[in-house]
Amino acid sequence: MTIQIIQTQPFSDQKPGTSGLRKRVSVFQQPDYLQNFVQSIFNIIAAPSGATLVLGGDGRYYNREAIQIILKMAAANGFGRVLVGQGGILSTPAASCVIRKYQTFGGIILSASHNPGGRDGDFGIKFNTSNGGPAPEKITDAIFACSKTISQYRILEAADIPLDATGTHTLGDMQVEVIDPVADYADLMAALFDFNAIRDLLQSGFRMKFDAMHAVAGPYAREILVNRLGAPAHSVMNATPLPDFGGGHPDPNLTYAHELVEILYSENAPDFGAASDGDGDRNMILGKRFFVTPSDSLAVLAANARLAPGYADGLAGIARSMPTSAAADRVAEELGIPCFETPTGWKFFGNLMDAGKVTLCGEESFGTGSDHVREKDGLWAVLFWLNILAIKRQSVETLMKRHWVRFGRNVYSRHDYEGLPAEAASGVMQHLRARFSSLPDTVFGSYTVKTCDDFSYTDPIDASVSTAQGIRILFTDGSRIVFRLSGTGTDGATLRIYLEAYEPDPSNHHLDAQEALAELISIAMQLSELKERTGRDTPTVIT
Ligand code: VG1
Ligand code: CO
Repeated sequence: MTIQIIQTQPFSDQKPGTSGLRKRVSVFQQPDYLQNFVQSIFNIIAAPSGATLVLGGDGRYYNREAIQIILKMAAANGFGRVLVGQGGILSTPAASCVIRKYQTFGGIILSASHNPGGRDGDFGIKFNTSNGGPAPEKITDAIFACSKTISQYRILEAADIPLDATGTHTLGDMQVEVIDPVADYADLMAALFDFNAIRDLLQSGFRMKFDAMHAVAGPYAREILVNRLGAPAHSVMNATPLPDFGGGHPDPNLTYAHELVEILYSENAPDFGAASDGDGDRNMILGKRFFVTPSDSLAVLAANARLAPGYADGLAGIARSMPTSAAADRVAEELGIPCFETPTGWKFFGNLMDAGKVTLCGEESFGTGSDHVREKDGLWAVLFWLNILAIKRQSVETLMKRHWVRFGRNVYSRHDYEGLPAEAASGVMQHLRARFSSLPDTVFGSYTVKTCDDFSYTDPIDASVSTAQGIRILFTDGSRIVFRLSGTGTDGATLRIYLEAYEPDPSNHHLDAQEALAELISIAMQLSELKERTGRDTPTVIT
């Protein structure tokens, strides 16, 4: 086995977005494309010789080929050991768990998360540091800079490693350990939650359905919900990870998880429904004919955290991304703990968790998690909800409505416009920025603009600054509209419009969010000139 040094030409488009580098599979399949990016990672992280790397992905098309390439490159770049999930599988939160548990140097996760997979779908790659979390911007920026000038990469000439059974192999001077992708993660969940109480709940006639959306969470859900907690096998659906996710869009929301939504809104609906995304880090929570917004879910978990053994001592603090509703802020205030507002993307939570300033984190994009790992965690959120329901013995709807009576309701919705021409989308953002100085004090129907800005964040731990993280229009009554361009799409531009209004009056809490937000929605259209600039006035996805 010899180390080859391959001469290569740089690509100009390897800039990581909100969560790693995401491109069409065909882009990744170009000669040297993956290799250049992986070598750029290795050049920047400069792992000490003999270091351990974690490697796995969500099982999508090209996962296996990419793993073989990365293994051979890791061996040629001086790693001593790679822990790789059996079959090439590791959910994003499980990868984070394994990186931390075995105190490794970091990990490479292969996933384009909620983006569709398959030959014509998307592929993605990201690097997580030794704390288990996504590399911060200063590292991803350096990787991008390296990718623009790279001229060679190192790879071992060797046969492929069999990935389908656990066991240890050697690759040059490096060991490859093919590990059970589920066990460490399942053990961590058992340490955080009251499995006995959840088991009792599941035996009391309470019925649930978990939709793995043909993606990576299936094996985890089967092991935890069925094998360890005794739920009937049919409680977990679409549980085998498929390279093309069954042709679906593995994004757990009301639009793409429609199969589950139909079940939860049917005559004989189960009591609880949940789904997760391609790489298992997102979650959607449903009750019987009831949808819990991710922002509300974070607030409910925070308010009831002490019911779970892992959080019985209370929370140090909460963090949420800027576009996430302020529902969690109200809980933090009552608990007397700090609440931080960060830019979109899980990488901004890591410093706060490492410094012990926050325990729970959440994003409106169906992401919730805690300091048990350094990624958002879909099944963790599901188990947290089950733990709370097992103690409270209330329906999801009752629990949520009582929460609103206590804290008021932050009525919330996000409207996504996908596949916009990039120029028209950035035109909308520029137009909004141009209006900043004239907007304050302007009256729109029953709303008056208080301030507007482009969100900028200074990390309280390392003082790094991230600018242009989304346009905020704040109204005098605390309502707001946020405009942001997605950093995970691979096809044109996606504009996200986030809408939030506070409703303290319980007699209005039954209202449908679209109804309650109708006036703000029309103000958003008016302010942005979306229709005029893009020809579109109907969102692709409403959550
Ligand atoms: C989206 C979400 C963001 C999330 C990111 C990664 O980013 O809005 O909250 O952290 O996806 O999630 P964007 O830039 O498209 O809005 V995952 O589950 O795709 O890794
Ligand atoms: Co994801």
